[in-house]
Amino acid sequence: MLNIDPTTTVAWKKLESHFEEIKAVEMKSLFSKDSQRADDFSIFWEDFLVDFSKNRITKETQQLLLDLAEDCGLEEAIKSYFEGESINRTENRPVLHTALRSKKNDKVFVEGENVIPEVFEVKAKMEEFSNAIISGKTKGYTGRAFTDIVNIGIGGSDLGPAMITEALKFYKNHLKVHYISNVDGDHVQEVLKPLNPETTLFVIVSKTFTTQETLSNATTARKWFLDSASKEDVQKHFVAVSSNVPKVAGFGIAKENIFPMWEWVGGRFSLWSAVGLSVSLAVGFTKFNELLEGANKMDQHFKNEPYIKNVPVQLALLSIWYNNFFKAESEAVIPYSQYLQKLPSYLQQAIMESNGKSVDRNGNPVTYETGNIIWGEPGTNSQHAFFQLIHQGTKLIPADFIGFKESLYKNKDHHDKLMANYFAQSEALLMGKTEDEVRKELTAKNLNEEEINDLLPFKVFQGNKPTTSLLIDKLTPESLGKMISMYEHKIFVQGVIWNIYSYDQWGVELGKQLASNILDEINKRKVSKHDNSTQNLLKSYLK
Ligand code: G6Q
Repeated sequence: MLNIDPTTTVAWKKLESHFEEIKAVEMKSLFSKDSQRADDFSIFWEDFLVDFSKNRITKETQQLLLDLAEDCGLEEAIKSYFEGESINRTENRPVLHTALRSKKNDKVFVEGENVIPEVFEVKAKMEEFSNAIISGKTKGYTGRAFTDIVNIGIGGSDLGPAMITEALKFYKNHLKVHYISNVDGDHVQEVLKPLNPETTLFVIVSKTFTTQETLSNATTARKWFLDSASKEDVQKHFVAVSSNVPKVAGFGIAKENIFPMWEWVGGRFSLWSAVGLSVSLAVGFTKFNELLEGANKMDQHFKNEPYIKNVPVQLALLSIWYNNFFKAESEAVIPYSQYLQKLPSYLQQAIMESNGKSVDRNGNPVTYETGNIIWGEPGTNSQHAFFQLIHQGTKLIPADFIGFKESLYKNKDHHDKLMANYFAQSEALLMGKTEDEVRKELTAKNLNEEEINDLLPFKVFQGNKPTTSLLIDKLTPESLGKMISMYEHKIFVQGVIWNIYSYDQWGVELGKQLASNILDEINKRKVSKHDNSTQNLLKSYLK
């Protein structure tokens, strides 16, 4: 990968002066001047329509952003990414979640060894295991079939599978899947309370198997289980997903019940590996595999499609345009599907943990903005909540609107209403409402001149707020796989251009270390030297 400060490129300089020309341009005037605009700034790909015409860009902007990608060596970077070079340099690892959804005959080499056969071995093990649990062939310690699965993990070992399980609820079988992540003991108790140990299977997911939260929760779950069962029964009810086999064995989990994962898969990109075991249990392995196939299709699109029609590249460039030139600090993700309610929090980790970096790949502090803040909630709920700020607040918040042409239960009446909101909101954000329009509206309501003038400023909407509409045929495992892979590659492109390492997370490590030191003090009931505030808080906690 080239380690280029993007602000030193010719394209960046040109974008700076281009920004001065475009910053006040109204998108609605761009639309009225060019009847082709929607077509020109849309990508039709498989079952996706990505319409980014409601963004503050022209053809020139698009070209300059593409030049920026070229100046920053995107092509070479994509090659390194897919070919397994150690692009996660600070941890000296390749970044190969794409290998997890490769085809059987593909070859991906890590340290000279093709890893695809191993990936397929683990997939086969997941398939066999999922089938046996779902069918009831594998039984619990009293001979009853399993009814409940409890996934214990945190961060990358929780957010991905939890989001996918929720998103694919429509495709679920009879197994009830629960997630425990927080070390909050109340959370653990609430999940365990209604469960029967005879029919509950625990999936402990931890790449390192050293994470405090996960190990504490797993230990509590085992204790709860042992209140009814014997030590020998643990092997039947606890399985693990980890790359640390000796540690898992120490917990009492049988070797054959360990699903391996690899150092070359980052936690937040691991849902495609055995970390997705709970998903495979919830919807069956076939559907899990369809998710992988969807992701693979997007991988191919990203790798091969010219940038002008390349969805992740275009989305990443737009995001850079707003972040670095308009100085937008955040981006909203608004899925018009309740099934995708966990998507924003999943993306918060994927995007903010990856690109929340302030040191560039040369080890120097960056002089420009990097990772944006991601937030969101499903529409229409969010329209009745924070949309006020997007419409009339002082901040520029580019938003992704995600909608589906078809509802899963085919409730057309509801779906038309839902989608009417999806279309109306992005149109309103684009068009706004002018003084003239407000005046007409209030006049029609028989308000007098004084009343109209009094209300007018509050009822005007500036408009010109950027949105990107993602319109997908239907929420299926495959389309979901495509969408998640799309965001993963968007993250990658941004990281390449911002010249940062997207695949480490040293910021997370610091919190882990400090918490473990303080826990030691709490256990010993002896507060050592801290800043004044922390010291007072700790003393008050220990009183
Ligand atoms: C993700 C991060 C982090 C990680 C958790 C859980 O990229 O590395 O969220 O997934 O800290 O780690 P373990 O899987 O090792 O328990």
